Amino acid sequence: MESPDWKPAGEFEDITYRKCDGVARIAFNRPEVRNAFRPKTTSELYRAFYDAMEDRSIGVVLLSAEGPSPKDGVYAFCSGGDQRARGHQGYVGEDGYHRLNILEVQRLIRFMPKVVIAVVPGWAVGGGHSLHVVCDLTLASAEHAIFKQTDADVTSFDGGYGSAYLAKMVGQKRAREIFFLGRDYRAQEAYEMGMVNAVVPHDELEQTAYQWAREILAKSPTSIKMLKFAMNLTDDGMVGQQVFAGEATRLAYMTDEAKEGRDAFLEKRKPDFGKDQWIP
Ligand code: S0N
Repeated sequence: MESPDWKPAGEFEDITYRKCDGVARIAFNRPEVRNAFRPKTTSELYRAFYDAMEDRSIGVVLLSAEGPSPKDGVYAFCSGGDQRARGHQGYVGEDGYHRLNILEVQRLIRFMPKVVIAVVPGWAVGGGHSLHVVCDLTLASAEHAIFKQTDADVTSFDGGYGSAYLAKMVGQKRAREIFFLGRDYRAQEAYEMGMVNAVVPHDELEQTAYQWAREILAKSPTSIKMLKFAMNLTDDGMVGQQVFAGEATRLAYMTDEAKEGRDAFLEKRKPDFGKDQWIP
């Protein structure tokens, strides 16, 4: 298997961000709190994901986690919102304002024209569970990954992708069980439910994720992007339609017909789209 030569892609505190040959790796870096996210973490995640989206050389993003915890050696992907940063109105940033900006990160993952793979080395809990759900693919550590929804223990409820989209993935009964009972599910069970693509020996997890990314990078970028948006469309309503149609418009701009429309306007004449252009 190819070994990535990761290069740092920015200075962050709560995450690490690296790139190598078309793949970006964004990783939670708060292992001492099971990689819980505070507003600073979500801002950094947003910046890194936005950078990966804008970078034309990047086709796949791995969302992973550093670890294990220096305190007890336990691995985590993410344990959701940092309960210590939670005030009476929600999560409080360093500037004193309350923010729900993990949902902006979710939307960026969902709508970016690149594949995002959740690489789950340990606990994926609460909002951390929702993040793996919204990613395009999930790879999980056979030994250490545990999936769990604690929203109903701490009075939070991800009513969007974290729950309703999860139900499309694992079925209504299973999704309700996951949220209503909040049990632990090991990687193999999560795989059997349909919310994990592959269960991988822990020592091979990162390498396997990179390998999956490299395989995807060999495919047609336009196909991958249009397929992601097509699969999103039915669940994303008018926004899904907008995103898909936006890409269709970009493709239409590349035709001679579009060139003629633009040129005719700029030359102040009627466009001549030619005969026999109504292709069936
Ligand atoms: C992850 C769990 C199951 C791990 O258990 P384990 O291995 O026994 O470890 P612990 O001893 O419990 O934890 C080790 C240390 O880490 C700290 N810690 C763990 N998780 C968090 C956390 N989420 N926030 C702050 N600290 C955390 C522990 O306190 C401990 O520290 P020390 O060593 O100092 O004692 C277990 O830890 C667990 O259940 N964690 C809590 C999981 C949880 O309830 N998360 C929040 C769920 N809700 C959300 O994520 C909301 C998401 C969200 O933001 C959102 C989503 C949709 C719409 C809106 C919002 C919104 O913004 O509100």
